Amino acid sequence: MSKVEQTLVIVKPDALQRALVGSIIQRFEQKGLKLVAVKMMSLDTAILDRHYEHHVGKAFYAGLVQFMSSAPCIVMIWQGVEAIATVRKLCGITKSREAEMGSIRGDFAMSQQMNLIHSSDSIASATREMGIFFPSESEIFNWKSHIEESVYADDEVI
Ligand code: FUP
Repeated sequence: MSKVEQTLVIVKPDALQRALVGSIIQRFEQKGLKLVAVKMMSLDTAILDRHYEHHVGKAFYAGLVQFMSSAPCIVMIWQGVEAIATVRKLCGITKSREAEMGSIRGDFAMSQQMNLIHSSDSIASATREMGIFFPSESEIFNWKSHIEESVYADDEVI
């Protein structure tokens, strides 16, 4: 049975520096996903320590924090049927130079650290991460998409 899910996406500082924000957002729109929240944020150590709690203290972590706080990020929530796995696939694997062509990292990036984008990897992560970046429900919009009936069959959106 198909499930409507929400997933957290962060467009990282390298995407802003390389003027790829529009191209990245366009891929989510073209796929048929629905944007339900978006904002620009500077990520400081406190929020990065929460977001990357499982990486704090690792050898690459100091460099990761420096990179992630080097310019603002665009933080979004995208919604759709099985959106979590679908968005992960759109992003490609972490090490960009080995990511599949056709994915965002595969098409636009070379680095493991500067890999343009983050997306939640499970329902538990999505719930946790959305709570970090969008603590207020008022920032998440439950709007009626007019294209949805052309994107999904009736029995797919349950
Ligand atoms: P992802 O699920 O693709 O966001 O990847 P991870 O949770 O494994 O890693 C989070 C971020 O840490 C990655 F986007 C890049 C960075 N990283 C490194 O810079 N070096 C590493 O060895 C592993 C991860």
